[in-house]
Amino acid sequence: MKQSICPYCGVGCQIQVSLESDSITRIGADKTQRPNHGMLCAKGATLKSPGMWDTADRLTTPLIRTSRNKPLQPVTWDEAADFLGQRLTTMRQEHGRDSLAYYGSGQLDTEASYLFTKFFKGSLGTNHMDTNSRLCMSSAVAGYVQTFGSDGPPTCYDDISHADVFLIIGSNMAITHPVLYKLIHKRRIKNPHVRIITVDPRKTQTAKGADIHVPIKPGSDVAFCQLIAKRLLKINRLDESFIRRSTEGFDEYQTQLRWLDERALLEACDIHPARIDEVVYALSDDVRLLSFYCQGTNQSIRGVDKNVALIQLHMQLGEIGKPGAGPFSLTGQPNAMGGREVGYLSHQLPGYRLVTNSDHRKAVEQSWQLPPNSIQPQPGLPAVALFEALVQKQIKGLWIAGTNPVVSMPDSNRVIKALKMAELVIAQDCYRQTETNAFADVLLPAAQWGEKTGTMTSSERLVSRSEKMFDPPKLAKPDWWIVARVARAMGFKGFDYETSDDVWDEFRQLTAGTVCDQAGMTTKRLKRGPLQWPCPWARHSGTARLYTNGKFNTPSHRARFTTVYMRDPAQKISEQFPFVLTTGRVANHWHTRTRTGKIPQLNDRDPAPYLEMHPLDAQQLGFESDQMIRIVSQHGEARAALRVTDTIRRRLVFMAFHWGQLFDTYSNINAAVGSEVDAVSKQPELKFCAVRLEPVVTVSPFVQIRTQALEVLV
Ligand SMILES: Nc1nc2c(c(=O)[nH]1)N[C@H]1C(S)=C(S)[C@@H](COP(=O)(O)OP(=O)(O)OC[C@H]3O[C@@H](n4cnc5c(=O)[nH]c(N)nc54)[C@H](O)[C@@H]3O)O[C@H]1N2
Ligand SMILES: Nc1nc2c(c(=O)[nH]1)N[C@H]1C(S)=C(S)[C@@H](COP(=O)(O)OP(=O)(O)OC[C@H]3O[C@@H](n4cnc5c(=O)[nH]c(N)nc54)[C@H](O)[C@@H]3O)O[C@H]1N2
Ligand code: SF4
Ligand SMILES: [Mo]
Repeated sequence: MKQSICPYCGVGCQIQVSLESDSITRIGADKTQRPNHGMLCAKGATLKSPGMWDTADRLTTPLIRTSRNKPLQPVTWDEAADFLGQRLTTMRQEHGRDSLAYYGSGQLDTEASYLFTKFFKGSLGTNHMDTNSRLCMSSAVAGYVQTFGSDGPPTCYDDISHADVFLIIGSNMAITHPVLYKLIHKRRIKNPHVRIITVDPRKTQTAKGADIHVPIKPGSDVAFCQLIAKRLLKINRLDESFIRRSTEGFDEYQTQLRWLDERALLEACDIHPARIDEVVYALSDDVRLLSFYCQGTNQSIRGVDKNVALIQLHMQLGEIGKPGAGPFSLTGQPNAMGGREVGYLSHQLPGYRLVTNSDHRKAVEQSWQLPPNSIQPQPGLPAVALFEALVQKQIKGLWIAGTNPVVSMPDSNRVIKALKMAELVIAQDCYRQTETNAFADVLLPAAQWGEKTGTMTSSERLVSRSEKMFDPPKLAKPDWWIVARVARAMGFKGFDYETSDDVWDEFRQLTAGTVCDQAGMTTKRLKRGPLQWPCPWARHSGTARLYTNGKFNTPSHRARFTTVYMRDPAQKISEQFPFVLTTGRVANHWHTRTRTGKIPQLNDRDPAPYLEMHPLDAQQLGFESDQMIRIVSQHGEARAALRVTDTIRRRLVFMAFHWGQLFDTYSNINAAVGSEVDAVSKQPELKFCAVRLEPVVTVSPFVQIRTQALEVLV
């Protein structure tokens, strides 16, 4: 039996794997082990499915095509590394270091993301390095930085067993972080005084299990948080001693709240006043408040403001830095936390350092033994702008690893165009058939979960080691090995690692003295069990909660109140586009289905995409359940069967983004979703797009455009 962690979501469940001659016979979990105490959701429980392992779709050898009209040919690793070494060196010499870029993923382990950061930001010297975390957690990162002075969720899962009120806002955690949600529910059932509040425009699984569901208008979370804060302030519900000791800017915050018009806020949220009364009542006593939030707050052009408004509510109530309290951003991917720690967003460096800070650059350059000024001082391009720079031919070569942007990026026709315009597209994945791989000049075969050793950090800052259980098929290699191999082929020093433990050792030491200090997490210790950072020295037992001493990471050590305003989403509802489209997830699929699409138990439960619509809207439009509907926006269109349900607000429709062009030419909803971004975090607004809905009968001009764009996929 081997101990491992689930490779899907950021809960980071511990699993036990029974093996017989290199294949998994049983997946289970130990009741005594946190965080999951024996529980696994459907995704974790089906990890042994042969669909994922014995598939002809595994990528098992490097493949190269020397020109776009030639087929990909299998090559050895030496040939692949030589080819890439030469191409990347020539492109860098001819077009400059900023002609190359990386687009990565919170699903690679810390070792791999760390080495990609070292290679791109250090050796190649470009900050054009961003990841799918830009679509996911960048508003949460900026929200923490703005209020607390640095990134890092202050809370831990143990807080669930101390909280009195759970505020779940913009998260459908009953299906997206199922095991954590079960823990919340267990606490609710055993403790009748506990309250669960869910704020979501849809009556989701999560909302169905809540005591109070507040179906706010999409995009109105800032107004909701301010309304609650204002009403609580009115009844003097604030923690004066915490505010005085540990915060700054409260007077301006208080003045703003007092000036804000209650009716205008209520109108902005478009909610029955009784719901607000219920929330205020639940929070009016001195209760421990634990808030969970995710993409309903982050994926918005007001994503940072939404985060800040919620965190400030906690600051007003002093609900932070003690058991059972705090704003807890749920991390989606298994190692998006580790990715942030190694600095894989375009403005970051390892150890929560920043490229704009000269001391930070110097510390990292010294550790990497690079000449001064090797790392550029300006942030590189964030995801959406990075793909646009490919269209504009400003960036010419892109290395993609562990992500499928043709399906998951907004305005996917533009992404397809970007990949077509690129001179060199490298894609590194475990599987052969993905929508993105169809555009690659070089395909690099990655070992998947179970086939390599690596480290990941879960939502609660818990660092776990995932052990190799069996060899990868044929020539597939761990991600860290691949980048090190190519870096060496280009002649760069500092990539001579023998094992992933060597990489981990270098990274953990580079975090010494930083907010996310992991210097005390030696491999020997991690082999014994996971640890929570900060963990600065070898006998340190790790840290469950941050800010327990009331000191924050701002220059004054005080948490900052700032003024934020409710503003409308980027796209406007009009006669031409009268509905709001919001997008998200279903229980049984993981993102672009490269794995879950191969697992019959999951596929059977969620076999095809659908569009959720309120019965009165369906009636008005003359639509019926199961009818195929075109969802048309100013960017493009997608199609899905209609599911009529009264769990959604009127004039709002919902569709999941799991089904890409390989499922059906028109099933990718991101062909319609726009790419407007938050001004601070640069996270795109994936939760609000103006659309019109039509029965599938007529042919729109978009159909032709998309058909052309997708020819290459068939
Ligand atoms: N089954 C499954 N689980 C997953 C994943 C998966 O693909 N499948 N992916 C993982 C990843 S990477 C992530 S990031 C997480 C995402 O986890 P979640 O954020 O929980 O999932 P989503 O479905 O994207 O969005 C959550 C909810 O936001 C609501 N929402 C939309 N607009 C607004 C708004 O303006 N305000 C509020 N308050 N709510 C709004 C939607 O109705 C939706 O129910 O899930 C992780 N877990
Ligand atoms: N409309 C809309 N779009 C969205 C969202 C939304 O809510 N609405 N959510 C966004 C969010 S939060 C996220 S996180 C993204 C996710 O979007 P993606 O990152 O594109 O989704 P995945 O399907 O998880 O892609 C992971 C890829 O990595 C491969 N892979 C798995 N393990 C490994 C490994 O160990 N090594 C390598 N090299 N490859 C591996 C998989 O086969 C797969 O091809 O989607 C975003 N897009
Ligand atoms: S809750 Fe997340 S980590 Fe746990 S089994 Fe399910 S997908 Fe895996
Ligand atoms: Mo995510």
